[in-house]
Amino acid sequence: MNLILEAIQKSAIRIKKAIDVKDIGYSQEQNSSGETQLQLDIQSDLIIEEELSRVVGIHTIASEEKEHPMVLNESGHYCIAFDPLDGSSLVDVNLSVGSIFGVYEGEFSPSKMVASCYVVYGPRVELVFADKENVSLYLLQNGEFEFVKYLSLNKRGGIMAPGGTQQFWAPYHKAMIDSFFTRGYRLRYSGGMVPDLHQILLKGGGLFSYPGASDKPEGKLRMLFEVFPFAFIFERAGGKAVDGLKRVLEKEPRHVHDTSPCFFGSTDEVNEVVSVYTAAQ
Ligand code: FDP
Repeated sequence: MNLILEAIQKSAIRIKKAIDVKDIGYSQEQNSSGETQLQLDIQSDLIIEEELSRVVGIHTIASEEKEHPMVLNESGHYCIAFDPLDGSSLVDVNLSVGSIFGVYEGEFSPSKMVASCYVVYGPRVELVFADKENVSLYLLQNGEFEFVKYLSLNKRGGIMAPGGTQQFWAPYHKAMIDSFFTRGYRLRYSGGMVPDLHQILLKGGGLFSYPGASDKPEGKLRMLFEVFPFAFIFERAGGKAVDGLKRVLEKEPRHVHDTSPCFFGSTDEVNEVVSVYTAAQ
């Protein structure tokens, strides 16, 4: 596992350099979800593929930028799913973006998840790594990631990050979000999943939501590349991650690019989501 963390750290340092120097422009290619890719997406994908290919213990990798998983080493043990540059549409406006990784033993099933990690490329580069024991924060300083502290969530927070287009929200979802704001929650939504969830995690709690809505019944965020890794981290930090009714880590994607509605946060807020969604069934 140490070799995997080191490979992720090396990738992050190279991606940060690419973000700093890259000419920002849209490439002609589209990813498998039909979005226009930034060249930085492609470059970040290649960097991570190259670094992970050097770790002999890795059997298969799956990237959000590729249609199918890729076998690296038949005798390897780990499977890694990653989103090389999440929120890449924010690069040109100079907001924070990130890379997300989920580590599995044997197959891409949440029951086989053993670690998870994300990197935030902001004014500083930070990395959060969770294994079965801890959620650890690292800071990139002088070319190396240094351990800062362990992270944990409070039972209740004060931040609300409501994703999706309000016009398409279910009435009970809108009423629930409104009710949080009425009780003093503060809006914090940049449109980048990594920095938005990082803020909730570091400031002790709150709620990030990307619901199923009439325009996107299964939400937007991909289970393997975005939802499972953050669910693993939030649960290890003492919080919760659900699809409205049940733990997202109890869901099995049928296809590597399947999406799911998702809610991440501290216990009280997520419990409230589940009672509102259960009552609405
Ligand atoms: P992006 O499309 O910029 O890559 O991964 C998808 C994502 O960003 C998340 O980072 C972000 O939370 C979400 O989409 C934002 O979606 P909306 O624009 O629908 O709010």
